[in-house]
Amino acid sequence: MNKKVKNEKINQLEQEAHVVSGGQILTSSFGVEVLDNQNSLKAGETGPTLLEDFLLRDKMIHFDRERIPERVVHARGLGAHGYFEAYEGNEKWTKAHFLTDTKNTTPLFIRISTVQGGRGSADVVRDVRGFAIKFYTQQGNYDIVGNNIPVFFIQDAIKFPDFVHAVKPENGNEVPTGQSAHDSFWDFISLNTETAHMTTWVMSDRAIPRNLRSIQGFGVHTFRFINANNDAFLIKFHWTPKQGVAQVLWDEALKLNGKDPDFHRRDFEDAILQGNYPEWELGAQIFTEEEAAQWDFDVLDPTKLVPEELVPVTPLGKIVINKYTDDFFAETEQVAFSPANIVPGIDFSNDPLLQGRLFSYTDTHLHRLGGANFNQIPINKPVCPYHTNRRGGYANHEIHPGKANYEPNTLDNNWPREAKSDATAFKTHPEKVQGSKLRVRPESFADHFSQATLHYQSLAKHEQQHIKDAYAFELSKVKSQEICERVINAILVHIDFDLAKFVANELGLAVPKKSTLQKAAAKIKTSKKLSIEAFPAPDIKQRKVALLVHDKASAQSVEAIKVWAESENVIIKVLAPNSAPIQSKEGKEIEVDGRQNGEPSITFDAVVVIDGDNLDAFLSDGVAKHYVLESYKHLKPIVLLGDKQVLLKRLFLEKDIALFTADSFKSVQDNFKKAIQAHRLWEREDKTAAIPA
Ligand code: HDE
Repeated sequence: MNKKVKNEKINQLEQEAHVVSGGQILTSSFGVEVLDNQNSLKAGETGPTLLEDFLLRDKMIHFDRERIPERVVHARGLGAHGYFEAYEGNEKWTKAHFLTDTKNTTPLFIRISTVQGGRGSADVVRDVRGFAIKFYTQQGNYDIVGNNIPVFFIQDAIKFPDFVHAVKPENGNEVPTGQSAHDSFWDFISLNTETAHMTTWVMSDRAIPRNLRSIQGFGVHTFRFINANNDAFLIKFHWTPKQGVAQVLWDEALKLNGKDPDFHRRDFEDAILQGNYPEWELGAQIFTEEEAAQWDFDVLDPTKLVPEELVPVTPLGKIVINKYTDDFFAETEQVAFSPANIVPGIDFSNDPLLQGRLFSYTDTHLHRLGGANFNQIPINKPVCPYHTNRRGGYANHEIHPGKANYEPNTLDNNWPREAKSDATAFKTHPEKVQGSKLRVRPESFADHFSQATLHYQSLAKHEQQHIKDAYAFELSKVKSQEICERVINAILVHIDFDLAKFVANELGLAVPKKSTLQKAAAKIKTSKKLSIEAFPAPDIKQRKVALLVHDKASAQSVEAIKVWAESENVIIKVLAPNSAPIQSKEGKEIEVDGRQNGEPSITFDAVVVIDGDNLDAFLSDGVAKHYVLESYKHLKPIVLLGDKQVLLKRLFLEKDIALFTADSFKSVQDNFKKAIQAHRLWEREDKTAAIPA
């Protein structure tokens, strides 16, 4: 058979195979079937490549343009699909169809992101998490483009480019990636006292979440609800995770970013694939302008939150996230959120940060997505019918029959025409506005510290200590002593004296004098819901437990734990010195899921050291010993079974309510569950300070 005939034969067989398996033949961008995708067209076997090779050019031209500009901020993120289900009774507040229709669900797309790092940066950096949701409602797309922190750094949009330049890697050397621990960020903070409140949140455990299923979300700005009677209410959006809120330790975060930079994205996808769908409840604090006028802060100031002691959160509905993306670029990279995407029943407020955002997002999309037709990209396209007279532009995909592309017209009987009433169409709330044109900051935005203090004072002891440690860590990376001194003297001391003193001592700088600043008389001294402790986990679904084994481990114990894990929806991984199956003490083989070295303790929530006839093997294995010590240091639940109970003494551990020694797993499983549910044993933190990281 000559070469050509042979190739044709193979190809025919391959084509048939594709048809049989229901697969698809590779084509060019224009649909021509490709016969050879391995070799370009040459003049002779070793000759030069021919310009004529339209298949090579077609492939390269697209490849050369595969990247689009990454987002200036929030470049790294994950995306997933889900739906929203409204609760009964929301029509009292709003006429928004998706919030009042309790018979149907509304499809949605969520994107959760970090802010500072580029698209290829690590997941568990200390940073704000973006929490953006696009609801594909029957009245058009509605986006809530929020964060996992209820306030923001600055009060006016005009300062945003300066803030972002300061927090991003520094101008000269593009260092550091995914971190705020550098001179330009802290320079900006020290010179802008309005950042004080938000910075306490970014230095808190909120900025190093355990996973992205366990973060709260906030709309940050004050928005408006309008009901069918045109009554208007001011509102603040809240997203409360059904999974509870949880954090990692800073030491874990630092290690995770090296050992598993995709830790959060992997966890989110795994949870969906395993049917443990992430859920959040959407709620809103709803209040009137008259109520807001009584408070000692301005609800238009995005550096302020409304304590839930003043206005509790009214639940409005829930979201369920049940499908990860199929095509990261087409969905997560091209999704275009905007706070300006709004539907009837919801309206903006005059928050000057929000007002600037209403311009910025569309402007960004025009740049990133190549023109005015980005609404036609499938992930951005409304699911409700839409009819405009917009025509042409780059990458227009729509074909509009008919003569008239203007309104009013008679040629197409004046279709599409204006809506008849505001029952379904958008109508701006007729707020009275009056005043001189001024570039000023209102006096009501002047108090920059009261709520920073409120936040700090509302936290548990360990949360406060983590904030102290975070400021000390970050500022220790700042080269300019002058900047550090300004942060301590112009910011920290006005938030909390102990905090300022701690940081000054850690940096070897002078302890400042106590603040003499007159803050708003604090009617509310602490606010319960500002602490992570107010959002415990309801169960231990999707938590990961490592079982450490060596040859001669007890297969019976491994089996018993697996049965328990199945009933609790917990993920178990049997980890051995290498990936080969091990021989159990009962003479059976135990399947191994991974190497202890390759699946470090930082990627697990708890560890069980399995009993067996192999104590010496454990004690001569540095990786295994480090595994237990590191889990202990990171305050995680640990079970030492059978002969491994002696590790308590041999590894100098101290017994506590998350460290169990037992002959059988069954005797400790209920308390082990409670310890996993609590995530960490914070009381252990003081004792572990001396253990090296
Ligand atoms: Fe954004 N922001 N932002 N932001 N923001 C962007 O839009 C901007 C702000 C937030 O997953 C950009 O498409 C200005 C507050 C999220 O795609 C950009 C100001 C909050 C995301 C932009 C703010 C946010 C962005 C970058 C101050 C919380 C990611 C690329 C006036 C309430 C959305 C893009 C996604 C993204 C501008 C402040 C949240 C440049 C001008 C406050 C979650 O347009």
